[in-house]
Amino acid sequence: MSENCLFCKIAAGQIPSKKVYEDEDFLAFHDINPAAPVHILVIPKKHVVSMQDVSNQDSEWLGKMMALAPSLAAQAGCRPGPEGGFRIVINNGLDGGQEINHLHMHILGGERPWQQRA
Ligand code: DGP
Repeated sequence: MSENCLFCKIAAGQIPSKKVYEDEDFLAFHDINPAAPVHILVIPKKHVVSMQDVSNQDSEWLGKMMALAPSLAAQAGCRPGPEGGFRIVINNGLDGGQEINHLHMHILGGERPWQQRA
């Protein structure tokens, strides 16, 4: 746990969140400021700042984190299959749009954003 890290505090239960999944290594919860009808954040419980800090040694837990996405998206109401789907976004560093310096995976779904922009 890193002191003064918001997502470490959420992982530790010190700050409340709308939790949708938890296991030994990961926590998933609703984004406080949803950018889509489905907007879930998945975080590793251990403090990792961003993808700029990972290496080959992290591939196992990173793979596990990615593999949580389909079931979490389905549970949140994203339709399965090629007609449905969801987006996975990981922002890294200020130039990558990262606001919270604890690695997190956004799962976004429930809309077709490019159609809404058209
Ligand atoms: P990013 O820009 O990738 O660092 O996204 C950070 C996201 O975290 C952003 O979509 C809003 C969300 N967020 C910030 N503070 C909180 C919080 O206290 N609780 C929850 N659930 N989400 C938060």
